[in-house]
Amino acid sequence: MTQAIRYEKHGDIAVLAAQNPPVNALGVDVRRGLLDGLERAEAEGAKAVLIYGEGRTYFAGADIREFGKPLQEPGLPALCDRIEASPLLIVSALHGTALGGGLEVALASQYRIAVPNAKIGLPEVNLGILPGAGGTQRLPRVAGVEAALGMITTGRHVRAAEALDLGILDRVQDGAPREIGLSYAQELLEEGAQRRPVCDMPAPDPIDFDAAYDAVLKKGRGQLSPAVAVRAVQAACEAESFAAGQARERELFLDLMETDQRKGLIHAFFAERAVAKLPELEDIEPRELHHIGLVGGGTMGAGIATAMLLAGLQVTLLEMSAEAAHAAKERIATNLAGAVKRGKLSQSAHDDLLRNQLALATEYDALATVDLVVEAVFEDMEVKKQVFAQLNSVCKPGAVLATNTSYLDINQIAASTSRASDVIGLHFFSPAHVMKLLEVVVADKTAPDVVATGFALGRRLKKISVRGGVCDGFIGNRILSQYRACADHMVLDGASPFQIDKALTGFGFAMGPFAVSDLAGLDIGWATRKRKRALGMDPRARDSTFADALCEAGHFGQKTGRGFYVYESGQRSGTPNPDVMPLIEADRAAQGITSREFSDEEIVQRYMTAMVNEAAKVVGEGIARRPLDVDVTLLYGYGFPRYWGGPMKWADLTGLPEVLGNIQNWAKEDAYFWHHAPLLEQLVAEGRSFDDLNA
Ligand code: T1G
Repeated sequence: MTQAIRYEKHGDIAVLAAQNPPVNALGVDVRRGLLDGLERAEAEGAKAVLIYGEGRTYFAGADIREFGKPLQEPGLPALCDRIEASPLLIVSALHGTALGGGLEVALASQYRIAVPNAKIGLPEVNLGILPGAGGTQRLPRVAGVEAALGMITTGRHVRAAEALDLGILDRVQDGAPREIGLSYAQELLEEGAQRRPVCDMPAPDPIDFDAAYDAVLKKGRGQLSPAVAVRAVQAACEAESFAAGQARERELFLDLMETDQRKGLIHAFFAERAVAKLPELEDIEPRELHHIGLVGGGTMGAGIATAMLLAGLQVTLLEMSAEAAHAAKERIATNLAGAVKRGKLSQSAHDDLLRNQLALATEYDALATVDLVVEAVFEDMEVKKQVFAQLNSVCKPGAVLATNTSYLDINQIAASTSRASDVIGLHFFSPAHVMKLLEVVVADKTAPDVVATGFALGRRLKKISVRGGVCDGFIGNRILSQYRACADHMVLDGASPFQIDKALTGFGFAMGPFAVSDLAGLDIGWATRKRKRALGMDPRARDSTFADALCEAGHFGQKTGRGFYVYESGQRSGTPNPDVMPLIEADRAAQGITSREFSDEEIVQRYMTAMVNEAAKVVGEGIARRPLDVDVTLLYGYGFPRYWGGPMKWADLTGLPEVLGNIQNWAKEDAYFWHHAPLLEQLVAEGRSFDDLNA
């Protein structure tokens, strides 16, 4: 018997305890342990078997690290069938998160009991696959087709109380899983409970699966797994037998295992868990954080303050006047009211945070005792330096001085203080209390424990924190400026902004670059172009004026009801603005450009390749530690479609030689823009991938 499963006999009950931390993943040792334990229980004349998990959870699914590797017997489907076929009474006691293959083992058991805060789910679609050990066949029989489809096509985690209502659980009871499991199994034996294998339950009544398929596919914006899972559940209703339904499930499961989307989604799963693992921070203690200061209560400052309050931190917000401070408090109150509306916060907690956790100030002295302060004022270097000079003189020794700048040189800001080692960039994304991404920007002199404090704060705020280095735009905005410029170049050369947006939403983005600009406000891009022109652009760099012309006419996008699109009041999606194309044609004519046709495929290739090329420079220069840091940044901060895994994973799936080949080809028309990243050339020469650099 492997150590992954501990066997003990308790009267007539054999107990199989999973001990495979951290989440009792159903790796080969666990599967063999379960099979051995079951056979031993049967051989030793047990009447019932209790299966539960030691540690923080019941099985949280198959071991994802085994995917793509040769299957080691017993496979999970066979193991579930064996558990279900056992002549003994099989009881599962669930706690923590019984997910995927874990719930499938429980569904193969005869009876299921859980602790009140347990959660169950079949989240396989979020990994680009579907439940492959009978979940699509057994869950519809137990919970009905609609409920099963809802759980399987969304992967949502269901709380124990709802699972009981759905008939998935037989009992919910307080206590330790082993104890409640043993007493429940004993009770079932005493009352002579019968085996009731789910596979013997009648096939549920079918629904209009074609309609369900189309609706799920549309909602998935190109993600395959949720829609394919509908066909598996369809088999549960329409296949001539349970076994035939299982065979169909297996077929669809194996098809999805071969898809790039599966590789992209599993890469994303592990990448978002790897970004915070920095070897240099291993034994570094972060500084204590209880009281946070905020300088600036505009949209970003108020959003950051809201995130801090929701994480239970005390906040002192400094503004230049009492009016401005109260306006900031109003913004925070609105943000918190949104959390109450979404059921994330009670009204009393809302009131308590505003009354007791948030303090307003108009004098810097109020920040003398804070543990960390975030500056979120206007993006101007001189203004930032004045703020940091003030903070340098009032903040206590050891306070972390952070800036929320989204592109300015943090080394310069740090140099304006006498404590550069306490200065760090904490780049939040708007709305800061909603967006998961936090760029932790490490300046040349930032102390390791200050970096560790940045990551600790990120964990506390439930953010995904990515380490970045200092350059114009750090990781995300620097890469954005390139693929955004590529979009403008394609417009100058003949593509329409509307075709580009359609092509990229077809690729999986929620919105195309021009719709995103309208959402963010065209005045932001305008200010950036003006800033870059004022700094002096390289004469070889292409420039465009069609967006400036829109801004000069007062059209800033959604906030003015008109930008690249026209928005009816209150509408978030608009119709193409008829004024745009004439502005573009005028720009082309002024630059003597003859426009040409672009296919959607070419638009996607150029846009993605511009993204990957700049990202490879960002990794090559060490601004991002690993390619996965770029992937996670784009996934969580720039709406990159998750099923591609991120731009670097997309490039690996596409093939780096093809990506480099395209760049070298397009460099013939614009050598300045399509200057390829040395890292890309090196990897192609060595026959390696970006993933090789993630190890
Ligand atoms: N396999 C391998 N490792 C796993 C794992 C899994 N299923 N789940 C978690 N880990 C690792 C994770 O990488 C991390 O490692 C550590 O455990 C803690 O996780 C046939 C085929 C369970 C809700 O999709 O959603 O079953 O970073 O940091 O925030 O139908 O992990 O410490 O080295 O996320 O408390 C279906 C995936 C699999 C569940 C816990 N199951 N896991 O969240 O901790 S497919 C899932 C989660 C399947 C069958 C199919 C979460 C969690 P490290 P964590 P957490």
